[in-house]
Amino acid sequence: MDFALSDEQTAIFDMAKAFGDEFIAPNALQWEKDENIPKDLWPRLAELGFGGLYVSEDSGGSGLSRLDATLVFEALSMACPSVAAFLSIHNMCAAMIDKNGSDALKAKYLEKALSMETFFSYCLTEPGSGSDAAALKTRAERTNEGFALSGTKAFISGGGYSDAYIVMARTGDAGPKGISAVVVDDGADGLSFGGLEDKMGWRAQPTRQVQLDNCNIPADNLLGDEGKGFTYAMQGLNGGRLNISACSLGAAQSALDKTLAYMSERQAFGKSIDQFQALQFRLADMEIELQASRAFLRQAAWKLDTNAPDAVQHCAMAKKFVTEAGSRVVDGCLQLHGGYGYLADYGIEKLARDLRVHQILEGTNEIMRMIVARQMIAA
Ligand code: FAD
Ligand code: 2MC
Repeated sequence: MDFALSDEQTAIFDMAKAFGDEFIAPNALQWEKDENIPKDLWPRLAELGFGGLYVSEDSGGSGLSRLDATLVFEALSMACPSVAAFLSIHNMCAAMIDKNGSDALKAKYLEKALSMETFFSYCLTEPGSGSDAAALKTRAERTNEGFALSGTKAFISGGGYSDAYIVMARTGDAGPKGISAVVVDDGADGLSFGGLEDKMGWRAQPTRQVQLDNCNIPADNLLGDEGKGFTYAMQGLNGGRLNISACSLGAAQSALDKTLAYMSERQAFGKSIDQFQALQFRLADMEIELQASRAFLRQAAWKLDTNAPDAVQHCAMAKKFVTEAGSRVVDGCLQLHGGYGYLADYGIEKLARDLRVHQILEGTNEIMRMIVARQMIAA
């Protein structure tokens, strides 16, 4: 068993970190104020192969493992977790198309998804169903040409900003087996958006409702097989949960790095505050939490990469563990900055706000525990 990253993996991390340092970190506070990530960022990330990180090489993607992808999200989140997480959602969608889409659907969407000329959003949640995702009500009725969609999707990251939407909709009976996944293009008749949600964090990226009112799409926009949409959506989320964990990890690491530097400069009672043993112990505790998170996350990613029978459970455990550790560490870093931690210019309070939602989206941490407990009881 080898716990070290390979030279190639180290190079992937370094490449993402260098891009984030140069092009994302200096802009992160401004993009949050503007509530907008300039769209020209995405093709530049795509040039590094980040538009289809785990889309197969046969399909033109980077063909990386899930573990490799967590390195990219960890490194980019050191610059801004909100930007990195947004990229993760697009990657989840691109991989769903690659893994499950027909040749026609791939030919229609993949190339532009990989170059990020087409940016994708993922639409599962509805106003009346979040955690209980299989209770969704949006309908996709068969027509002569394809499907007519009606319903509302809530909290959609990239709603009104993205170029295309993967929508989970009901084509059959109640329950998970009656759900299919379809692609809806921006500009489709009957597609509209709610107002911009006013959020605690993730403010750089837009969140809106996606409204479908007799929205007609062609038959070949069905993703994979009818009735399998819920399974595709859940499989996508396994990787998404790893990525979100990596976003918490990278952001918390950057907060800890900044805190160490700050504490060596800040003077109190005649010495730098990193000389107080009480505070040194807090630093040590935070380091231990992040190292444990990193090892646990990478093990979960390895399980997904190797199709381990307990991979789903490990993705859920990593999501619960790492997102909570990440928020704890950032909160500790804020405290160690004193009053300055509470000021926007120091960047720590933004991280506390950005990371909070990682315990809620891509499956709440209660649902993560439910997944783990169900497995334990069934075993
Ligand atoms: P509910 O399901 O109503 O849950 C309310 C509370 O009850 C939670 O604490 C929950 O954990 C708890 N709970 C529910 N059921 C159980 C149970 N069985 N046992 C114990 N506790 C339970 N969704 C998308 O599809 N696409 C997106 O791009 C997207 N982006 C998002 C961006 C943001 C900023 C936010 C805030 C949300 C986003 N979501 C997105 C939605 C997100 O996935 C949901 O908010 C989340 O899954 C929870 O659903 P809910 O809000 O309806 O809460
Ligand atoms: N991986 C693969 N398959 C899965 C899976 C997973 N993680 N989770 C469920 N499935 C399969 C499951 O195996 C079953 O298939 P089959 O009948 O063929 O065996 C099918 O899906 C139905 O699963 P359940 O019987 O467990 O369904 P149930 O409704 O009881 O519970 C639950 C499903 C709660 C685990 C699921 O609804 C869930 O994960 N809820 C959380 C919703 C969520 O994560 N939303 C995130 C929205 S996206 C977002 O927030 C973004 C920011 C993008």
